[in-house]
Amino acid sequence: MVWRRMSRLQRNIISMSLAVGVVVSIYILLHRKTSTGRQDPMNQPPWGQIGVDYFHFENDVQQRNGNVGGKKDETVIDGPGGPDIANQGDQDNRVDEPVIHQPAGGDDDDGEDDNVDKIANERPNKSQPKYGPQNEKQEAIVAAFKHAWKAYKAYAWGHDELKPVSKSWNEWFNLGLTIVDSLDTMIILGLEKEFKEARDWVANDMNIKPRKDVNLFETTIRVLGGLLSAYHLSDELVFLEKAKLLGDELLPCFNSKSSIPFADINLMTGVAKAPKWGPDSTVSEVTTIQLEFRDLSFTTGDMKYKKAVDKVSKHIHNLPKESGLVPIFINANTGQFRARSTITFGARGDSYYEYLLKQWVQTSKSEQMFVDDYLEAMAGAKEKLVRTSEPNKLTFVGELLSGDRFSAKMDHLACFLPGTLALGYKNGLDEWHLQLAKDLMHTCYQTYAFTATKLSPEISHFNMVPGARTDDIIIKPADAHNLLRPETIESLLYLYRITGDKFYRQWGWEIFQAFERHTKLPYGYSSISNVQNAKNPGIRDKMESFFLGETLKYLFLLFSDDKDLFPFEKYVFNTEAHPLPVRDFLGKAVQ
Ligand code: DMJ
Repeated sequence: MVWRRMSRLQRNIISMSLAVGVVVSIYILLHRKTSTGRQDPMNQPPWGQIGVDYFHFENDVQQRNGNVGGKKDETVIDGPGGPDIANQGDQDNRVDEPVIHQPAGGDDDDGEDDNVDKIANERPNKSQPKYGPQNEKQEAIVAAFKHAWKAYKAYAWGHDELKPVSKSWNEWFNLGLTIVDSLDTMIILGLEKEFKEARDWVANDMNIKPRKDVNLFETTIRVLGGLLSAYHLSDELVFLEKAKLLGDELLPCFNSKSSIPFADINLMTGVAKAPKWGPDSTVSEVTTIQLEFRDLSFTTGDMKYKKAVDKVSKHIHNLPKESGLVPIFINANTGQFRARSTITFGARGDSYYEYLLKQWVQTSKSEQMFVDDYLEAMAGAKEKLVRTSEPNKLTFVGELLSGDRFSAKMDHLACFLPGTLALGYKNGLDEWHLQLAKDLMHTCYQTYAFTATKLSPEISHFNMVPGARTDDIIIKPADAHNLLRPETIESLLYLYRITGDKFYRQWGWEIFQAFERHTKLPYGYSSISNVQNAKNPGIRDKMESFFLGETLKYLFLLFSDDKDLFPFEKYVFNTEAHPLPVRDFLGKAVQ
């Protein structure tokens, strides 16, 4: 009745309003469903299915950018504490098949303006773990760090590395490498005073544009990674601001004819080029910058960093390979691998494989390309590179010289592999990955236990001839040095956490004690020249920044009983041991 008495105009207005109301309600209902689903990213359908991609994440960041100034200014570093629970392997989380998602897409060539020139106000993990030592062993590691730091501060402050014998310093990139590499270690070890001094140096004295050729890879993993991790752990914007500046300065490296970056760049002039020693870039270097650049994009909301490194990954993915294994050199102009270059899990090859797995993990297993390439490479390594020695059947990973000639040589650098294999197993890859991880871990430990100093040489050769009158491990004089490297300790951390087997801790402790015996000096720690001479190992007068950034950090974590201290579900360690948040399908840090 009422309806009939209305004019046509009134009826049209009411009909239109009802129609709009229905459409709005449906939209709100759909939107709510999506939001609820975001809370458990590991169980989400692939991005393609729900139509969410990085571009939408950028919008999300833009909205959140409203409160840039909202960050707190004080770093929270808790004292000792934490529950006494060993972080046992979490078999329950395993799945039989790798999780297969569709490619991320969304940010490339979409015609949209991807640049968001603001800093996102986001945290990787709201509930902070307890930092600082919880037991005697961790206290000993903190004491080692303090000893090294005191000397660095006294004799090398603001320079790249300490020379502990001559009580002076060494400059490599003019970026204060030891300070930046150590920032997150100091947070984790609970060294608040030292951290604040370092933070002040970064804020007031760090020059992001030194007149110096720097290596893209080293600067990315140590400095960019160090700054990003320090930001995530401390919430202090100064680190993100510096990271963004540095990311911008490094971008000209990618202006090559192919998408492959040049190895070096002068940070003051912005001129990028091939390294001084040859025409090519190193494969592990151009493929070990992606975790950091992707994190910089997710954290700032500016996708240009991610875009640059995604192109590299896609390019390398599309190149033909032998059983998933890569040669160690690639030309930035042609974009082609150098023919007949060595295939190795050691120097110049190593972290290509590490970052395949870790990028898959960082993106909550959503980027299929990485795990496909990783699985092919691990199967290829098993077939072509993994062998056993005589007489004790130590499993090792060798090399293919000129791409096809097997050499029973294993760099200490390759001892990252047990940890990576174990991480793959933890993320659902086959049981044999863990078995191989255990076998290689044992061998890496033997390269320490076997020597006079109980420290590993830089390179080990293995005897494969049955009945030969030699040990399994052969150390050539030129390879007998030890640079305080972290890879074995790093893998021990993964193996311990994932299997719960306590002997991995014991091995780590033995190695730490050997460092204390043979590399500790009155002023800091030093690389040594001969691990086979316990009386006179030949002090080299150099303390690498990764001793503080990686070796001591991994040791500290190995002895932590706190299962919430950087769980592998929430953090992925870059190749320089800087923890970065695992991201969900929106690019947000997994909580
Ligand atoms: C570090 O800079 C990194 O771990 C890199 O991946 C390999 N070399 C050193 C440590 O050995």
